[in-house]
Amino acid sequence: MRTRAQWALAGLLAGLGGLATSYLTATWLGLRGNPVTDVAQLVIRLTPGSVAERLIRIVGRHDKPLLVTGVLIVVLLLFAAFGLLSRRWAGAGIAGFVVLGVIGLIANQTQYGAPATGILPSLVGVLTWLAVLAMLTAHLRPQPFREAASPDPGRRFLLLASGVGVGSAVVGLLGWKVGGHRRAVDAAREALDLPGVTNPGPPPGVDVGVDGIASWQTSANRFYRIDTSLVPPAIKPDDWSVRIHGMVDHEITLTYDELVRRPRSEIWMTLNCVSNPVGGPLISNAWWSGTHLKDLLEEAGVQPGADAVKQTSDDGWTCGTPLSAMLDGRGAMLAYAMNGEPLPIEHGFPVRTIVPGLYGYVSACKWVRDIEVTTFDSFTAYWTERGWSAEGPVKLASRIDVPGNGHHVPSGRVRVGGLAWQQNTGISAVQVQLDGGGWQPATLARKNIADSWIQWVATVDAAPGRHLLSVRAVNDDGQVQTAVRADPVPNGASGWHTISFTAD
Ligand SMILES: Nc1nc2c(c(=O)[nH]1)N[C@H]1C(S)=C(S)[C@@H](COP(=O)(O)O)O[C@H]1N2
Ligand SMILES: [Mo]
Repeated sequence: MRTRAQWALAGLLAGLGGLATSYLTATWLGLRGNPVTDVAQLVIRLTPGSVAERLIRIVGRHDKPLLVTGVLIVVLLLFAAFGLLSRRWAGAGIAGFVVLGVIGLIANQTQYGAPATGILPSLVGVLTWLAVLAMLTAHLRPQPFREAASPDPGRRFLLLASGVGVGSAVVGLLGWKVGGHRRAVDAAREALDLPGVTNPGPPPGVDVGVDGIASWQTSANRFYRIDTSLVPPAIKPDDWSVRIHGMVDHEITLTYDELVRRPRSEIWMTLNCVSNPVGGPLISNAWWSGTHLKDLLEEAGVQPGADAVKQTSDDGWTCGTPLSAMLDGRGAMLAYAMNGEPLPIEHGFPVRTIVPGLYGYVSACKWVRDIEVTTFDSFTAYWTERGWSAEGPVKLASRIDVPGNGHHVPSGRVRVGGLAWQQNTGISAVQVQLDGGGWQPATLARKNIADSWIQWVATVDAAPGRHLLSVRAVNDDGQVQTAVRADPVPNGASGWHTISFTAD
């Protein structure tokens, strides 16, 4: 009986040790969560909406802390069980920890926009589990040869176990301390009140309501994420300012408070990444609130000869934006809110730039700190140093969302649909083509604004068998989307999106 308790304790302590190291790793990397909260998130995602609603009605606003506590209790029980299992079958305890680690990994990596560094906490956790388990249980197995040297293995186990317990607590506290800055920024963000910032929701008619087409407005937690930062900068609004300088008459430095007190402008704008392949997912649409850069630059007084704006972020990332795109009145702004909420940390909190009609890599500087009016001749930026073009206007493009590539549908009249975009220009028509036949017009959702994508639907007649479906868009200038295939490098993919589906 006594040894069984010791085996369970060994499992529990190994588990706690791994939780502590994985937590420290997660806070060190500035990740949004840690393996335990990631698994809780996974549970939320896997819980059917109706069940979740009922539960939330019962427990109210405590749903999330309760869920995290629940996950914690379950894993603690599992840790003890793995320890017990190891007594009979050493492999079973190891397998249990590995499976748990894989669940943590999946929970993390299936989150939208999860960075690759998100695998590290689970990895470190599993390694800790296995090492501590091996170390502790070595003292529980009968060891005839060591018996002489160590007269009381039970005592040794207890000493080691206390050591692991204290060590885990220290590592866990360290994790708490390391994560303190990000927690403080999260709290400052939560406490922000941005009077006048609206959240109107999608205008009527922009969503055609066809299952499978990406929703017209992207929620902040589904918004694609691209950046080069290992640890996303966590900046308190009070610690933020931006400097506008270079070829200007009067340099301007703005604090966060000064920025949000300026005249506000709000727009729908689709942002997309130059590295998005044809048909790819690196594109999202949101409602942005901020201050026009045009007004700021005019206040600063742009000097003749300038043609570029070099933007630098808090983490040292740089991009070069055509000055004309910030002055021609297209709504380029320093944005501080997305869908009516302060920007999420991962999307540039407290302030980022957005410029309709340009790919993110030449315009959408997150955590922006420095705006230098200059000339393209005089500098290179992060991505232009890596072979991408200095200028990156968004190419006319379209995408098929339904049916999904490779899917089966009933033969006959088949409903197809998707999205088309060319921000700052606008879409006037979308056409689809089945099996290389004639192009037929698609129906566009209510036309809204040139800066956001537009949903389209069409119906094609598909006899039983395999089919190829292509789409192309026409922009407001009458230009038809090119069939010429281009790789994303150096200035964006082109070519029609074609999918195959089978009619049964
Ligand atoms: N500071 C910083 N800003 C950045 C980047 C970056 O790596 N660092 N990536 C850019 C790229 S390539 C794109 S496509 C957009 C993506 O913005 P999002 O992550 O909010 O979708 O941010 C841009 N701004
Ligand atoms: Mo990008």
